[in-house]
Amino acid sequence: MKMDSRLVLALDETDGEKALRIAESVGDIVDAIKINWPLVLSEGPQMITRLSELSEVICDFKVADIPNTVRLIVENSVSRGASAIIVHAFAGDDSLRAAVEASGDAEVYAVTEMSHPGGRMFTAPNAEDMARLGVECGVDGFIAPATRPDRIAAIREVIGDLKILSPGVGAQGGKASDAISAGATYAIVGRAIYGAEDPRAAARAFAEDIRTVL
Ligand code: NUP
Repeated sequence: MKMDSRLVLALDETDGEKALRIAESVGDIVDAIKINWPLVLSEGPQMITRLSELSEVICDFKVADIPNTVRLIVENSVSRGASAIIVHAFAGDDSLRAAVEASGDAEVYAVTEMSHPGGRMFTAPNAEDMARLGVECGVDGFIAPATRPDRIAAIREVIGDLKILSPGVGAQGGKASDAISAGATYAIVGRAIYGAEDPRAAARAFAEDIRTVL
């Protein structure tokens, strides 16, 4: 994925036409558009392909399953146009390796610590171990929380030069430039862009905030 603005839009808008309009309006500002179950369940997996014509697409399916099922999900997402897919590291080494093998030229990102308060319960205490496992299994990058920049820095210590995608900016209280300063490669922003009155102006403002620390 390209690394220009370092901004990724989390497009959890469930109205397909509106989602496409927003994607068109910010496509030249963001480095990628991340989609999740809300949009795919409401508008179908063909959204992966339609959006991939406007931007690189990250499928945030947080895959956590046995290796064969992981492989099937990753292959399907990539064949529809995904440039990257997000998987859960807690499923273990064989599942992570299955994702990496099935991804071909697409990237695999593994979740370490989740950004919401509940992420402190089980993901935070195991985040460094999950990051180490991801490195061993050959993933391209990790998900680490913009709500806790110190934890981004801790994951960065473990993973060297691999990438970090950081959600939790805006609606969850994190700041994009803080996440990037702490070691994130990209800041992910959802509601604070797609829910804004002027999504393009909002995306521009986040990109500007990030630029101050690049
Ligand atoms: O730990 C995570 N936190 C998180 O918010 C891992 C994620 N993948 N996400 C996703 O990022 C979440 O599912 C949503 O799609 C996006 C954040 O959206 P928002 O809080 O900026 O609206």
